[in-house]
This record gives sequence, structure tokens and C-alpha cells, in this order.
Amino acid sequence: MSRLVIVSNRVADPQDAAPGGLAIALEEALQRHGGLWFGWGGAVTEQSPAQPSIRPWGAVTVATTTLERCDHDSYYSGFCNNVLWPVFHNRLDLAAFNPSFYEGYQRVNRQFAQQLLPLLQPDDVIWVHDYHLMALASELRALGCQQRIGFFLHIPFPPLVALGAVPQHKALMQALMAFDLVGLQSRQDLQHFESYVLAQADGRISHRHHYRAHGQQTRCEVFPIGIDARAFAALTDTPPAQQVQATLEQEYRQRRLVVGIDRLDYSKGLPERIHAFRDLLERHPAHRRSATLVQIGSPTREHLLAYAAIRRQFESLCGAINGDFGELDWMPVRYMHQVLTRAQLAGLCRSAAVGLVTPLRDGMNLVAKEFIAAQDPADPGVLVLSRFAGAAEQLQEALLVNPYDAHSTANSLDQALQMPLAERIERHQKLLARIEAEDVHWWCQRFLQALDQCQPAMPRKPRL
Ligand code: GDG
Repeated sequence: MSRLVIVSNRVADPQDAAPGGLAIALEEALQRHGGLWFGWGGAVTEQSPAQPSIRPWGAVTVATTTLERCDHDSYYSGFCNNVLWPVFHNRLDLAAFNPSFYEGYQRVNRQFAQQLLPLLQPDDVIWVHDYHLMALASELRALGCQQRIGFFLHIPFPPLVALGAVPQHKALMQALMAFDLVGLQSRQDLQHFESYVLAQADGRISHRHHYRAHGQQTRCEVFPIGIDARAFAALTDTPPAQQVQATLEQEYRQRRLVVGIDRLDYSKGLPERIHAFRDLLERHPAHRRSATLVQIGSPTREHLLAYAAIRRQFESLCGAINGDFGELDWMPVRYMHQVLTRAQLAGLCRSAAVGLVTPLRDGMNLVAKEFIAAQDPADPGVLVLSRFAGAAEQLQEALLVNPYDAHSTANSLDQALQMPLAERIERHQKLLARIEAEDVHWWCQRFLQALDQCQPAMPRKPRL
């Protein structure tokens, strides 16, 4: 079996007590194949990057590099978080198209390629993650790398009109075509990719899943990411999860909890969520003193202006709704700007009558799947899910909403809060069956099998 090499912008810290689902999935795939995980270790230096530091992590080797301050600013804060993230989430208004950002992006993709190449073995399979490293295959190929290289985009692939606004979109897409396999989250992402390649890159579909453009051919397919549903469900039985459930039960007694768990990112639709909750309380007064929105807004990218702005806006809306509707013994919104452990999150999901997941744009949204996994199958809560999350393609039995439409989202919330047990069970059974079947292991295996079927870039020695 080939060795697996994972490359991502950040390498998850093995000491992290609360790693995300992706880190867990990748760790498992790596431990199973034996492998190497390469990425930025988090250090920013004033000098040129040092040689990667290499350390063992079980059966895995972790190799981390540093970023020079100017590259951190132009590549990470600049092109990644001020161009690609907003544009790919349909927020052209928040993008800053500074030419030096792209130069930094190219430099860091080249740095990753130069530092990774000497660590590679001939039969390695390389799996690159996310928008930070769209140019990595092209840089590796330029250095003579012949191994198979796959890429998975965790965020949405934007429509042509948005991607076309990035001044360097042609170079970016040309670089992307150097991967042997490009994986996307949803069918809609694939449609966007296809229309870009056919229209902008003057390309064609050479045969099923294979796209030819810029003189290169790549395979592109949909691989919706999953969670480890059983492991997340098992967390609800742990002491920290049960402690959360006991606290909430005591605190809220007969009240119904609506839960939201998000990084405090402008793509997650948090202000719109408060508008919808306000609309619910205004037009369906039966939920006053009864429904409470418990919202975790975990800190993220706080050094960027757009994130400080969304935090201010969201917190002001929370203050206003609590001021307008709150009573001595009840507040409509309980908001926490904190990171909880995964076990605590599982307990929170289990206690809730409704999971409210309303991003304006999202590649997949793992919280939607975690909410389903954590429910009691005999008395499950209801998922209210944005149509604009990739997860909506798989989770059709959720109540699907347009998060921009506060009125109809509030109506769906009302429906969720009143849904009869039999209907809740029926919907939950179907949703749970899907997230268990299409879990994170299924995702990993499907991607790696497809990558294995790709023709190597150039002639190379046969694999054992
Ligand atoms: C990107 C794409 C895609 C949240 N708060 C806490 C916490 N979380 C965990 C959640 C979940 C994860 O973080 C967030 O995953 P999402 O999918 O919601 O979103 P992104 O971070 O934007 O991830 C997204 C994903 O990649 C995977 O491909 O689904 O569309 O944007 O697991 O539970 N975890 C802990 N404490 C918190 O306070 N421990």
C-alpha cells in the first residue's frame, strides 16, 4: 500500500484536546496507511523559513514549516483570508484584491513544494487540503514530482461571476488543473467548476469526470465530507456531556432550546439568525418565555477587520433582542464567545429541541451532521438547515430554509418547535442513516480510491 502524504495549511496539534472532525479523520487515515502530514506549524518568523521540523506522532510523521512574517501577511491573512475565503463565500464586497497578496500565495505554495519534495518517496500518494494550497501541485510538478496528487476543497467552489472577479483567476485555475484529482463538497460546486472550465478556460469534458483545459486534464468529482457519526453519538454518554445536559435541564426546565454552534464567521449567517429568532418571537408569541437560542460563537481570525465587524454586529443584535424581549427569569438568546470541548458540544446538541444551522454559504457544515448524530433516536430534535450549506444536498429531511428570509426561517423554526414526535422520529431516522452510511471514513476511502485510479502524471515505476 502506498504511503499517504497529507498537506494542509496548518497541521493539527496532536496535543489538542478538542480537535475538529477533519483532524480526527485525517489522523485515522494517516495512522492506517502510515504517513506524513506536512504543513505550517503556526510559527511566524522574521527570517526566511527554516528547514521543516520533523517529529513522530504514532505511526505518522509530522513535518512543520514556519512562515516569514511578510508571507504570513500576504499569503495567509492576505490572499487566503482576504481574497479566496470571501470570494468563494460570495462576499466580493469583503475581498481586498491587492496584487502583493497573490505574490505571497505563490511564494508560500513554492516554499511548501520545495520543502516537501525531499521528504517524498516514489510511491507516495499526496492529498492536499483546501484553498490555501491550490497552486501546490503545479509547483511540485515544476520540481519534477511524479507522484499522484489529489486536492480537496472544503469551502464552496464559486460561480463564474465571482471567481472571474479575482484578478489572478486564470493562473489559479491553471494551477488547479495540475492536480490529478480535484474533490468538491457538493453537486452545485461541481456545476460551478464545470461552467468555469467550459466557459472561461475554453475547456471541455473529455470523458466522465475528466476535464481538459489549459492543455491539462484533471478528474473532478463530488466527495461530500462526513463525520464520525458513531463516535460523536458516543460522546453524549461521557461525563462532560451529561454534565452539560444536567445543567441545561435544571436551568431551563420546561423551556425549549434552539442551539447554534459556529465559528464567528460572516459566512455563518449569525446576524440573520437573530433576525429570524426575533421574527419568531414577534409573530409567534407562544414561544416567548419558552424558546431560548443558545449560541456558541467560537473565536476565529480575530485579527481581521471583517471578523471584528461581524462580532460587533452580532453582539449588538444579541443585546437588542435580549433588551426588547428578556424578562427577569428568561432571556431569548444566551450567547457564548468561547470554545467548548467536543463532549460539551455533544451534550448541548443532545439537550436541544432544534438545531439551527443557517450559513449564508458553506462548503458542507459539519455541525448539521453532528447535531443529528447527538440526538436521542426515541425523542430527537429537529434540524433547521440553510439551503446554502453543502449539507443540504444530503440532508433533505431537515427543514430547509433560506437564511436571508427571516420570515420563512421563523416559520420553519415554529414548525420545528411544534413537530409531532412521530414526524421527528421519521425524519431523524432517515437523516441518521445517511450520515452513518456517508461518514468520514466513507469520504476518505472514496477520495483515495478515486485518486488511486488516476493515471500518474508521468511514467514511473509500477506500484507493488
Ligand atoms: C470548513 C468549511 C466544511 C465549532 N465550535 C466549536 C467547535 N466547533 C467545531 C464544530 C465542527 C467544526 O468546528 C466546524 O465545522 P464546519 O463544517 O461547521 O465549518 P468550518 O470550520 O468553516 O469548516 C465547512 C468543513 O471545512 C469540513 O470540510 O464543512 O463548510 O467551511 O466540527 O463542532 N469545536 C469545539 N469547540 C467549539 O467551541 N471543540
